[in-house]
Amino acid sequence: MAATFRLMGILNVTPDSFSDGGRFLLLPDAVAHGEQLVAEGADILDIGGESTRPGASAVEVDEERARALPVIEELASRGVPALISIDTSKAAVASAALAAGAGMVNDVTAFRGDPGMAEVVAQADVECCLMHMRGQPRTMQDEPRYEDVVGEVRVFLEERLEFAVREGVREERIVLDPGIGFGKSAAHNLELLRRLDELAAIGRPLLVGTSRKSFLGRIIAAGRGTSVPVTPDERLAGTIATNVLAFERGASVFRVHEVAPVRDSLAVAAATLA
Ligand code: PMM
Repeated sequence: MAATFRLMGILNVTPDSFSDGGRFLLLPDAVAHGEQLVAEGADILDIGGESTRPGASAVEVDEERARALPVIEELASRGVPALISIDTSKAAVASAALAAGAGMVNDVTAFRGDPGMAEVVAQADVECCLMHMRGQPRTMQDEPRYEDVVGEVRVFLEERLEFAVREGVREERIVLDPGIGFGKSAAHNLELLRRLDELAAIGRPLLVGTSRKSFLGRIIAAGRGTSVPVTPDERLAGTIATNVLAFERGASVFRVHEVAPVRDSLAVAAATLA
């Protein structure tokens, strides 16, 4: 059977995300952008009120809720035809988001950040994404080291999957994510993408998030013969290259800022591999 995929459009309601920080802080701008991503083909909208970029500082629960909730409520009340995901590691934010109309929890700490998170997801019986991250966003890019990055990420994801199931989350509800750029060097990111089939072998859908990340900026610059990384909005070609390769190696959910071009690229990749 031909492999299928889902597109997750990114909607960061933060002042400091690395590529879209500050653009969607006003409710009408955020809602309009969410609707545009869905019109372009997003199956899932991932709404986040706390930046996880390297060096980012933590946000209080109230502030995170105040940023994300009105956007979720408004999109849900308009009946936007996409699954709304809340990108948070706080149980209180997740549970408020689910009450407001979200149907998925994307937790970059894989249920390690808040002892109440697994229960919130289990009780609501919603889909969740469990991601690998080494360290915390503030410090994660300080010389990350692994003996075997793919092996270590695999063991971690298997352990978090087991934990979530033990806590009452149905296995069919769980998506796994190697956490591209989270406590990883460019070489680690590339090795994870190259050997993604080893993570797909765990047996759960894999989500990848390479969109506009800094390792792409450095590789694209090197290809142009310069050492100055290209800006985030010049990284679409790299985003597409990595997503197409990840699809070929078994990923099925793609978290991206620019939905339409990735949708078209993956449609062609899927037809080619069918
Ligand atoms: N990347 C970012 C934020 N959340 N969630 C998952 N599951 N996977 C990712 O790779 C991921 C994420 C950082 O990117 P952004 O600041 O552009 O949202």
